[in-house]
Amino acid sequence: MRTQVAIIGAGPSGLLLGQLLHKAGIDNVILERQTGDYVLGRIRAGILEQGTVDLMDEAGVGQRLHHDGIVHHHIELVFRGERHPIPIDDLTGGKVVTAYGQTELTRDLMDARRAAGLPTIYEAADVSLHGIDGDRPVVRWRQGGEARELSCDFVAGCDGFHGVSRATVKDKVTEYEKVYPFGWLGVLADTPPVSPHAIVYGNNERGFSLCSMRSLTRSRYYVQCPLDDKVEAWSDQRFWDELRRRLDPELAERIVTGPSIEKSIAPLRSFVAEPMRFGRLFLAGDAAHIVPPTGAKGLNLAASDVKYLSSALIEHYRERSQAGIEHYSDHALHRVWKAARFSWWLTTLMHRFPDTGAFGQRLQDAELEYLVKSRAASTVLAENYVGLPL
Ligand code: RFL
Ligand code: PHB
Repeated sequence: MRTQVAIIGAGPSGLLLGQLLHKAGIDNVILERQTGDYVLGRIRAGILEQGTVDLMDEAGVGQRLHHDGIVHHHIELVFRGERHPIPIDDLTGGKVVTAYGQTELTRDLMDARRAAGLPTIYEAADVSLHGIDGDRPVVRWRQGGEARELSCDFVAGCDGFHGVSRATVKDKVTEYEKVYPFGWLGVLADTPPVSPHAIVYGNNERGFSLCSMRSLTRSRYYVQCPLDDKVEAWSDQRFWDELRRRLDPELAERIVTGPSIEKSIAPLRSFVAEPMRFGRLFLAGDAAHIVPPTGAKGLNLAASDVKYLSSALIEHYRERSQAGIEHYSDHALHRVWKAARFSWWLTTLMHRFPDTGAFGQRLQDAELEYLVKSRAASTVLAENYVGLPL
């Protein structure tokens, strides 16, 4: 089998790249380790920057997103029992974010890919990459016990943090990492969100909390928890009680509880791999970087990588130019590090760390106060939250 671009991974990065390349007339094949249903079962991101929405439009898959996505004009910070709205639209000259689940975005891309008859090979086992330093890379895998092979011009490693792409070049990668001393316990429930018009980020002496949503009838909440906590130790009742304790009295009163339909614990990590290109292999999305979810940047960074990468490949095929390909890594990393900085900063500001101490706590309190009182400080938060320009 032969194609122009072999894409490893059918998460948001791989699917979006496949769609944008297809629109430009560039052949691609996606190889995915899991089944499509498994990929759709992972509950992850929920907040899209305008740039990500625009890219979904460019890929021709923005219809349902515009219909069902819920536009947010502000976020709220809760600390010392009080809510503080941050009008992100007002502070950024009209920019907003859209609540639309990663599951839905993935489903839209999968549906479009299927409708266009584009090849996706699910349950591809033992994927391995060969010849990425030459001009004829080859991807090998096993399908139901049989060995398969795909030759291509380029390989796009869109296979997430635990994928094979970065592992293939591990001797050539410089990794920068910070692991945080806590995790997030997330609950999805078919209850109306407590704050349908704003994502709420809470800092409380018991720890961080977050109120988000997937629709007007489906809410998504998180609380900071110890890294070694087990999901089984958290009954629904315990979760709702804990969340209430971390909010202001009005939100706590208003929260509508119900049975959880998903509950999971995720560790928090900042990670950047440099560079993001190795010969004819490109890394994109979580394969190259991870940010703690506090700033809602992971999926959006995956989308901006894909924008840079698709433009570089389109330029290569249309104009026989190497320029975009040569600059891909530098362009992408510039934006990645800014989002890494923002996500680290917001995580540090909003969580309780085991080693903060009394002095550190006073500093955190002072910074929160300054942030909501100073228009300049709020603007810095807002312009990063809505997404820095590409
Ligand atoms: P994915 O989604 O991990 O997809 C990679 C795909 O590659 C497959 N794969 C392989 N396929 C073939 N061979 C192999 N050897 C393979 N190894 C892996 C995997 O099965 C998978 O299907 O990476 P991608 O596409 O780069 O997308 C990244 C996003 O998923 C991620 O950044 C976000 O979910 C992060 N994130 C958030 N991002 C936001 O922008 N806004 C948010 O509000 C937000 N909230 C979150 C989040 C992530 C969270 N968790 C659980 C990490 C909230 C949470 C709790
Ligand atoms: C979510 O809706 O899952 C979500 C929202 C905002 C974040 C992280 C996750 O910062």
